[in-house]
Amino acid sequence: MPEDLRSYLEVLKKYDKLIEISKEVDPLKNLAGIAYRAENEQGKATLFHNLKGYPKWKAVSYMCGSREKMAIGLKTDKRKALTEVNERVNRGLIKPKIVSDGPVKEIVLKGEEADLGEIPVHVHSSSDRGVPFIGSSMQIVKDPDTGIQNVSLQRNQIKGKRKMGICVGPQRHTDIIMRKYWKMGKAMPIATVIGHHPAYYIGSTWSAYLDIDEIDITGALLQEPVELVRCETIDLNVPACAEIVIEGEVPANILEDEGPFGEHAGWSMGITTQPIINVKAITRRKDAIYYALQGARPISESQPLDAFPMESVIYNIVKNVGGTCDIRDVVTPTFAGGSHIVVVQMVPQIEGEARSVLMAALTSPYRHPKVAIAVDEDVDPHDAKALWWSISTRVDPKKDVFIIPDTLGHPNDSSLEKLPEYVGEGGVECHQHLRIGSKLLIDATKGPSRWPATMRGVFDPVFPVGYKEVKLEDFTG
Ligand SMILES: Cc1cc2nc3c(=O)[nH]c(=O)nc-3n(C[C@H](O)[C@H](O)[C@H](O)COP(=O)(O)O)c2cc1C
Ligand SMILES: [Mn+2]
Repeated sequence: MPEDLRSYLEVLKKYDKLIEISKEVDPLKNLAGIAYRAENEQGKATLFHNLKGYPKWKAVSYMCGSREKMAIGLKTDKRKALTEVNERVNRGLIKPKIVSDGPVKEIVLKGEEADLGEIPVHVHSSSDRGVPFIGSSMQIVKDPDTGIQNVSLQRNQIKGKRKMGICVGPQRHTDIIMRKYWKMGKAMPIATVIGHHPAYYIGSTWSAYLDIDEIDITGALLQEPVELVRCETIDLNVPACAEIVIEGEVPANILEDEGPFGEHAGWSMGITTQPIINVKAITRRKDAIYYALQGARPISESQPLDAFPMESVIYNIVKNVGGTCDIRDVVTPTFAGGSHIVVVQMVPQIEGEARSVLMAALTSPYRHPKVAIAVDEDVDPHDAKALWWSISTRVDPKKDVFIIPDTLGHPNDSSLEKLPEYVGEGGVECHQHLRIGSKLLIDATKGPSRWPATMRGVFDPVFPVGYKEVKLEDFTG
C-alpha cells in the first residue's frame, strides 16, 4: 500500500503523538485553539471526530507540527533526519507512475455539483475576521514551456461555493508559471491537493529549482514512485491517494483582495491583492479526512513545515563549504517564528570556515533567513537556553558579528524595506512587494579544531558534581 495520510495517522498513534477528540468541535470557532494547545502543551497532533456542521467529516491538525513527527513519518528520527533526508534526495529523484484510478476519485463532483462549502475548512487566527482558509493546499500547476509540473504549498481563502483566493508569493515558481499563461491571455489550470502523507507536504515546501517537479522529491523521500492520476477537467496529474483534490483555473489578470490572514511570523499583513481560482470540480475519498493545517502564531505548522525542508536544503549546501566541513545539525528555531534565524551546529576546522558557512547558510533558494548563528558541538541548537548561553559567552561582537547590507529578504518580513511595485512581463501588475534587507552573522563557536585543545577548552562547560551520574527519582521516590 502506498503511504498516505491514513498510514501516517497509524504511525502517530503508535508513537503516542496523536490526541483523538470525540466531543463536538467547531471549525469556525475553536478547532484552531484546541489544536494549538495540543501541540504547544503536549507536542501532539489532533484528530477531530465530531465537527459542528459537518457530520460526515473528520479533520486532522498539526500532523506536520514538529520535525520529530515528520521524521518518524519518514521512518527516521529528529536527530538523524537531515542526513537521512539528504542521502535519499541525493541518491536521485524518483519519477511518479501514472495510474488509472485511485481513492481520491471515489467521489467526483463536477461543475454545479462541486461546493467548497461541504468541506470543513477552519478559521485560523483572531486576525482573519472569521473567514475560513485552506492551509493545507498543495497547488499543482504545469509550466507551459516545459510541461513540467510544480508543487507548492499556498493557502486558499474561501470566497464562495466555487471560488477561492490563492496567495502567490512574488517570483516563486507558481508566480513565474502563472505569468507565462497570463502573457498568452490564458487561464492557468491548477489542482489543489488536500491531505496526504507528510512526504508530500515536505516536497511541496521544498524550494527546488524551477525545472524540478517537487513530486519527484516526494518520491525520493519515500524511496518509491508516487502514484498520480489524471484530473477530470484539466490537463494535470494529481496524487491518487490524496484525501481531496479541487480542480480549477486561475483566470488571467484578475487580482482581488486577499486576507487578512495570520502569517508565519505570528502577525497579519492585512489585505493584499491576489489571484483567484474558479473551481471546476472536486474529487475526494468517500470518508475524506480534512487536513486543517494551522498557520500563523508560533508554534503553528507554518514554522516546522517551512523549517524541515529549509534545514535539509541548507544542510546540503553548508556541509560542502570549502570542500567539506563538520556540520552536525541545521535548525531554524520554530519558536522564533518566520524562519528568519538559522542555527548551524558545527566544529570549525580552520580559521574563516565558520564565517563562510554562515554566508552559505544565508544564500540558498530560501529567502527567509536573515540571521545565521554558528554554535559548537556541545550546544544543542534545538534548545533556546543553550543558544542564548552560547551567544552570551562565546561571542566578541567586534570580531564575531557581521552585517551584510542590501540583500534579498522574505516578502512577508515586515521589518524589511519594501521595493516599489513593478509591472511584470506582459504589463501584468505585480500583486505583492519584494523586500530588501540585511543579513546578520554570529559566530558563537569555540574556534577552529586545529587550534591547541587548550584554546577551545577555555569554553568547555562545567557541570555540577554527580550531575551526569544521578537520577532524581532514585533519591526522591
Ligand atoms: C504552512 C506554509 C504555508 C505557506 N503558504 C504560502 C502561501 O500562501 N503562498 C506562498 O507563495 N508560499 C507559501 N508558503 C511557502 C511555499 O510553499 C514555498 O516557498 C515553496 O517552496 C514554493 O514553491 P516553489 O519552490 O515551487 O516556488 C508556505 C509554506 C508553508 C510551510
Ligand atoms: Mn518549484
